[in-house]
Amino acid sequence: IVRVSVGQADFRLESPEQKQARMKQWVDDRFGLFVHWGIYAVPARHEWVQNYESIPGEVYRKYFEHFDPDLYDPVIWAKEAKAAGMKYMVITTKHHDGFCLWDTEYTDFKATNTPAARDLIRPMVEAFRNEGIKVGFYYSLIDWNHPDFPLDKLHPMRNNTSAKEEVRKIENYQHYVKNQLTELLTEYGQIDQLFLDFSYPGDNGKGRDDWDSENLISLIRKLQPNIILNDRMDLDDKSYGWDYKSPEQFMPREWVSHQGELVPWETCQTFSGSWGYHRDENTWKSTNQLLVMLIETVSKGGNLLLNVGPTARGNFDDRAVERLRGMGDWMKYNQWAIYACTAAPDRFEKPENCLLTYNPEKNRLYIHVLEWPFKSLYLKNYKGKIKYAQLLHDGSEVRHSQVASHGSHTTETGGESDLILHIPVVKPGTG
Ligand code: JFZ
Repeated sequence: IVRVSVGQADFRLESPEQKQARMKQWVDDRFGLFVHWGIYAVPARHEWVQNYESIPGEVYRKYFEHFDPDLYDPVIWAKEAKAAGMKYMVITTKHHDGFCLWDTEYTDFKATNTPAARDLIRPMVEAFRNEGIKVGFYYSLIDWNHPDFPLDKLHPMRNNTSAKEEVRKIENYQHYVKNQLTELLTEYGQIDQLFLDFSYPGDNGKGRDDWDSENLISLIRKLQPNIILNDRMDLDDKSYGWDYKSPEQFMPREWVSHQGELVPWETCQTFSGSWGYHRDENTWKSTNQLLVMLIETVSKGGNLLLNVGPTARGNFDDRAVERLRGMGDWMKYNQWAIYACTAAPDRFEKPENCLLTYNPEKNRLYIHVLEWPFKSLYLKNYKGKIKYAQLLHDGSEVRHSQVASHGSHTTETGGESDLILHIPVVKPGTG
């Protein structure tokens, strides 16, 4: 039993097995939708635009006044996500600019007061749940709008704000965060995941003492005992305070570990470079690149949270839709190589230009052939036997034989041998 003592309260007594059971569905789901949506979709040049361009609050206000998402229909979003094969979603309830998509009691800087004139979170939560997609919240710990939030000494907006740094009280901000999280975690039913973002202890705070991270975790666990929590509140040394690691925009070389143990992890990635809708960005990844990213993530035991930044009108732009549908076409035929899959055991040596995923419950190995080789696919030094091999996209048999490994002989008892899979000369299908 791992006794977790956080703040005043022992909020959870959970063995590694219990934790694994609590995380199992999320880990098996593997593929989720991240949504970055806020008034930064109006300037449409990155969700950090206010900071990057040192825009004073009074000037940034024009985006608040022009946020009128008349095409917003979360049922369409949820259907696109489902068709892409995504099993969960995470929405930015509040990003760094402090703007809130829900009807919070604790600030006027919320969707209700824009031309949208309503809580935009509630219908979203409902629409995704109706499609069987689990719902998670992203909540920014950083808040450039809150009068008690300590902006960095070199922060571009620091001299633009009316509030004086000396009168800022971090305790007030801590209360604000707790109040808002209490709203989010009590008024929208079961929330499956919480993504707090982010910490950088150092200049003027942004660490565990500033957020009151330990008490924050106790509160979160009390309100939503089954929630799956990320690791961005500067409690890295406290095992089991968080549930998974979230490296970002970054493909780890191997399964992510913490204190020598492999841990659940999720990489979040963009279609282009920005998280918020960015009209003029032209660095969009291809559907194929995104699929390889998904496969590679699962081949290293991780989850992929792939981001869409909806427009100011409230829809997904064509570039995003095209990629989501492309991924969905592939998932239709190949989803069994993603869901409930993980890294393949070491006994499988991956063939050249391939990625391996593995379903431990079915004892099935999936070989993702990224570059189609000529006729033979080699599983080198494979000592076991395989019962049956097939192409995934059409279920057709792949014949195979075992040959002695380079410089040794095959024996019945399983000496050094390679497995050859006899594949067609021309890559069949589209998968
Ligand atoms: C943060 C945000 O600043 C960004 O706008 C976006 O929401 C993204 C998902 O999260 O960016 C981060 C946060 C943490 C790291 C890197 C970028 N990190 O820990 O490396």
